[in-house]
Amino acid sequence: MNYDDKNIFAKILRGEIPTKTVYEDEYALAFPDINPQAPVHILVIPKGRYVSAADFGATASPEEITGFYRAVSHVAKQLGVEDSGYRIICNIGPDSQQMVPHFHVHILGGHKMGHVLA
Ligand code: IU
Repeated sequence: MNYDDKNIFAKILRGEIPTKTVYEDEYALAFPDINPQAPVHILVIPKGRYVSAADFGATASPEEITGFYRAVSHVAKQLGVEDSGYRIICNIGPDSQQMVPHFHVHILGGHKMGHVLA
């Protein structure tokens, strides 16, 4: 699947659509989900043009992959959910209902969650 530069997260990365930045470094940008599903619901996206986690894992450099996942852990710590625990969710493709075709990880936390895998 080719990357679509018109997707909403690409526009956020380019600064064309405003967001409330929670964290940013050279690898990642984190911002609140507009439709939060938990007291803490933050999206973390890589700076590079990756359609999905599958695309990211297959084509990003080791440095980008390490930098991105370090940013995810950093954000969880910054938000105060590191010790209480949190969930990271990543939808890939149509069956998972991935809506935005720019790789993103959801960080969900701030309350006790049920044990759901599907
Ligand atoms: P998904 O994993 O692609 O299904 O999730 C996309 C998320 O992006 C979803 O939780 C939306 O609420 C969220 N989102 C957003 O935060 N800002 C937007 O402008 C749009 C979607 I469109």
